[in-house]
Amino acid sequence: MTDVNLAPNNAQNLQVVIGLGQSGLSAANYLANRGYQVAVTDQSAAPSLASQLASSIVTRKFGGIDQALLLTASRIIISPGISLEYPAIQAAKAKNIPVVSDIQLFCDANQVPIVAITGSNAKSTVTTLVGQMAKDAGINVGVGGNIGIPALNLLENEDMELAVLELSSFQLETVTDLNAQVATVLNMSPDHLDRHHDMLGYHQAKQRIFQGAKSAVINRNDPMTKPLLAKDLPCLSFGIDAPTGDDFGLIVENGQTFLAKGHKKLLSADELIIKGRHNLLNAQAALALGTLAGLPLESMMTSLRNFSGLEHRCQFIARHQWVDYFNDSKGTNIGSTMAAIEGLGAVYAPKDGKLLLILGGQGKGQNFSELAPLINQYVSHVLLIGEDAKKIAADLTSLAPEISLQSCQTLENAMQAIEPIVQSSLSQVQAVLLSPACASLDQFNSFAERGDCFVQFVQNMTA
Ligand code: UMA
Ligand code: ADP
Repeated sequence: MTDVNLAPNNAQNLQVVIGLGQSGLSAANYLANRGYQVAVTDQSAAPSLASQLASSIVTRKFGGIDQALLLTASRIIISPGISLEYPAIQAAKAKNIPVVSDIQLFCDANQVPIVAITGSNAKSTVTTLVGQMAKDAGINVGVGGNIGIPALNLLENEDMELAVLELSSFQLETVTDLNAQVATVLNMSPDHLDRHHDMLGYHQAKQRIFQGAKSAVINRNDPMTKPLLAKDLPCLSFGIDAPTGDDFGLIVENGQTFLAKGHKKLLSADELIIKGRHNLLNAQAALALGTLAGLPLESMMTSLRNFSGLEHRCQFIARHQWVDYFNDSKGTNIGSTMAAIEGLGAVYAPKDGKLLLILGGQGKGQNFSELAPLINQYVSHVLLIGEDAKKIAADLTSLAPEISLQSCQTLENAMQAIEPIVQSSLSQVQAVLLSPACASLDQFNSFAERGDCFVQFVQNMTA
């Protein structure tokens, strides 16, 4: 793989990397290894990854984003977690200094087809599944991006034939002409509104994934997933209804649900390890993306049958007494929590069961009242945790007046509150679901740590 950025005058082009997390580290070292003069700045006084920076990177301005440094840059590489609205970044943009992401650096150097995946939910699930499908089909595939492996790290694999990228709205905000072989916005529901201000800003960022794309995969039940420009792009769609043409969809026959391509039934939903209506959509999305990336259908179906899903996503943990415990700590926005309540509600409601739901954390500017209809249908008790607990209670109280809302502050308190509720003779609780609809960062280092704590509490309970 050749690097189109390798130019003799790299040393004169000061590249300033803002943020020394995983993506900043990958960008800084990538550029330094190609002979660029690189400087790094971070708000934290002591970023933990500083010791992994290439020794040639001597300008390190920590403890604040250094505006004077930014104004001397030829190009700024911004980490996804940092808002473009910082005054220092705005000042640099006003001087026409380009501000790009690590994903832009990846695109500029990359020479293999890209499968680009975004959406409010299901990104990691679908990205992992498409990556597995490509691998099982014998393709040398790189999987990275928002999923936790910086995209630039994929370039270390010189034999890579296909790149599957999970992309967040933060990463897309600063990418131009991604030129993907196939791109998708899987679904749209409110998320990250604290950063994008409103759905319009969030939607615009997501739509950038289609710039220069050769084909697209569309969720036909969600109009916001369609490319706004490039309307004549070759497309395949997926959805909960029966498909037409070459599209993917669901056919129900004698009470049995099948994944289908056009009128052809591919496999029964019962053959899949992953469960729930949302996962049937995810399976179709992966098949459609794989098809447009040239993967063989038979091999993709085998991968699908073997796929057991990812941790922290509606994951069954244990049964204690008659109650099932589910960890959906990755349910960090309203859309994902709705999918979890609906998916589990459909399983427990026919048995006259109800869900006990643990909600709360950092709310990201969402309006929680959208959860009320599903809570009224499937939930009997809500335990509230985290810094936005009061806002959630305010959004839900009048819309779900018959539901018990209990403020617990911490996950530990919530876990202690479960036992008396479950034991109460009036309780119909048959499943406990941690699906917070919020980020975890007010009380945990990550959604994974929050999920691990929940699992530990459940295991202590059952020990
Ligand atoms: N920092 C500042 N100022 C700020 C914010 C952060 O200086 O205002 C500094 C921090 O001190 C830290 C660094 O920036 O040193 C962190 O940078 P970052 O927040 O961009 O995080 P990275 O470690 O680079 O991880 C990023 C993605 N993080 C975010 O978008 C917040 C990771 O997605 C991604 O896996 C990784 O790049 C590799 O591509 C995580 C995420 O939470 C999983 N994503 C969001 C989501 O999925 O909802 C979008
Ligand atoms: P992302 O990477 O977009 O956050 P994940 O695959 O990690 O997506 O799943 C995040 C959350 O979304 C989990 O709680 C999961 O149960 C839920 N989820 C998965 N698929 C869907 C879907 N198609 N629609 C809504 N929510 C979903």
